Amino acid sequence: MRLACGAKALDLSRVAIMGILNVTPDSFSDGGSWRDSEQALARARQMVEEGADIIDIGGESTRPGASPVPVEEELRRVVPVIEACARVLPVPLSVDTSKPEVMRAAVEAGAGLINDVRALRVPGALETAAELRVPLCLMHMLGEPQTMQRDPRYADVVSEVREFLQQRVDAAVAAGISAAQLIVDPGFGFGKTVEHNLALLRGLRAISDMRYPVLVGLSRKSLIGQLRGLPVERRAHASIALALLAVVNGARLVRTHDVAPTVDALRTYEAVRLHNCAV
Ligand code: HH2
Repeated sequence: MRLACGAKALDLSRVAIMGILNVTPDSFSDGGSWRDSEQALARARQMVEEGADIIDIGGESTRPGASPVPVEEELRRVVPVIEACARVLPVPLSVDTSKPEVMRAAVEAGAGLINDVRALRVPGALETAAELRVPLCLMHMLGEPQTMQRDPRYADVVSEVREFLQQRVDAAVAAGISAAQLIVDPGFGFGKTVEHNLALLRGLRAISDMRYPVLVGLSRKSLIGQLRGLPVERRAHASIALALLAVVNGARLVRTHDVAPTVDALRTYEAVRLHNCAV
């Protein structure tokens, strides 16, 4: 299955690797690393060479406690990078944003997919996304980044996340967005304790059974710090273990900071699966 993302396409017949490019000063892992468009482009190129199928460009950190960024500042951060990447990279680009103004400018600049951690709940986002006609990733988040990790509670996290995603899919379809354009994401770490994250990992089949491709973002997240006591810069291997588990449980897209080893691990899993020697 190929998902048309503007002028480029994303192959979903195998697991797709989404390389993370945060052009922010404060992202929890790569914040401040790619200061201008040239550095950001060099990083994107490197991830494509390492096997990334799509590059996700974000201009607002959504880590726990992050402050909102004004729309002009987010535009200033992401638009030049998207323009530069769209000109030379062979893979599609996604824009990690919740703001309708940024969605529109990013698609005009060459982004072919919208990745919205607020699942089109910001006023105007649903209508804008429907007009733009690019594929969308709808993610679950309980609360807002500034406060989401303060005592999040669920009666049953898996069924509540699934129900939320179904409601957002229904809202998107009602706004005129084709169901074939939708990707869903349980939102690991977004208003969830370790136990909630683990329950979602275990119960991911309930989400992939919804019949939309499932994207997971586990890369270097605090779940790993809490489970293993590892600092952010030493979480790559653990992230790959979790990504593999998610793929075994039905994930079709993996969002990662560490493209080369994630590609190696997941392509190896797919190769051995073809020989019937994987779970
Ligand atoms: N996680 C982050 C940001 N965007 N999008 C999706 N679909 N799923 C995720 O799990 C997800 C996401 C947070 O990670 P990161 O971009 O590395 O950090 P920050 O928000 O600090 O920029």
